[in-house]
Amino acid sequence: MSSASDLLERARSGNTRSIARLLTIVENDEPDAAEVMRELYPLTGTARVVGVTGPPGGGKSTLVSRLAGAYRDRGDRVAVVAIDPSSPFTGGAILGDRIRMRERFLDQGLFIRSMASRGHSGGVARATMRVVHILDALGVGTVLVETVGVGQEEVEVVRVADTVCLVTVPGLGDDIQAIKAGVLEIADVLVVNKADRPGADEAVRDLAMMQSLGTRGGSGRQRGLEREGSQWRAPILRTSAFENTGIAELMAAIARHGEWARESGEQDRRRRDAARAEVETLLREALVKQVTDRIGPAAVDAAIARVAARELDPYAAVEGLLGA
Ligand SMILES: Nc1nc2c(ncn2[C@@H]2O[C@H](COP(=O)(O)OP(=O)(O)OP(=O)(O)O)[C@@H](O)[C@H]2O)c(=O)[nH]1
Ligand SMILES: [Mg+2]
Repeated sequence: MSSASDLLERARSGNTRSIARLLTIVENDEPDAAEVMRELYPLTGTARVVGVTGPPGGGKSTLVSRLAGAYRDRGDRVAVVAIDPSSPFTGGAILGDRIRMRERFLDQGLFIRSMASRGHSGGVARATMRVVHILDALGVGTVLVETVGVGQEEVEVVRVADTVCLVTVPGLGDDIQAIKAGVLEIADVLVVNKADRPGADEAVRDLAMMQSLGTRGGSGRQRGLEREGSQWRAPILRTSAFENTGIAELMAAIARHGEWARESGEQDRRRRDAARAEVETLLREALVKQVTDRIGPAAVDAAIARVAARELDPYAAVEGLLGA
């Protein structure tokens, strides 16, 4: 038995260290990743992936802890994937003593994974996708992916989610304009967290206004409907992760969005897009490797040097490398 299939067996019986090791193999795209994926991919497709993004310090981790606890209470197996957290995801005061280690299944029901956003083969979004596949195959029902929503990379990360929640807070004022339009565009549920603080109503109004200036939602938006034919208009919810209010409503909105996505074909479309991105990334890497193996890294470097020296244009370089 290879070490990978040995590891798989232990992971599937719930061994936390083996699960963590499997995740590392696919996260870093180590040589065993292909075998791990070959074994586990057929078991994927049942997890619901919820992306949670938003400006730094908005309470995403606290909210994710609340959500994780609530899904857990419902009997779901839950995993949290925190990307590049400013501090290790601990579950804070909410999950408190129940989580002492960075990664563990608690009574087989909750798993926490922190990952760095840099240095991944094919990008952090693809690495997140691979990690989600493993958790999915191991029987996790809900995967919560937390990332700071500031750049394009983060937009790519939450794209792996079936449902994307954008978390903002009262009092952002003009800063709310700084939330990238791209992030607002892909948000399926808008959350004003820290609603225990003053200014929640204004924040809701600001979001509604920004939303109405956008292009998504069509006629349903004016009538205040969440769903209108094939369109989805992101509802705006208030939560206080601190006081544990609005969590059930947030879960209900996530569930409604999931239902709409399944019925409208949006879920299939997103999953197809994700599969395409994954395959194309691997294809690109495989092609580069194939060419490099065939003609040698020195020949590739030489062509690159000639492009840099303006002796050769990039198109001609690629044509030459492929034809060599
Ligand atoms: N008043 C109030 N404070 C909150 C609420 N939720 C979180 N906080 C506090 O806000 C601070 C930041 O919370 P985090 O959950 O770490 O926020 P985050 O968005 O995950 O932060 P980053 O991952 O660093 O971007 C902490 O001090 C929390 O206790 C809330 O609903 N109300
Ligand atoms: Mg956080």
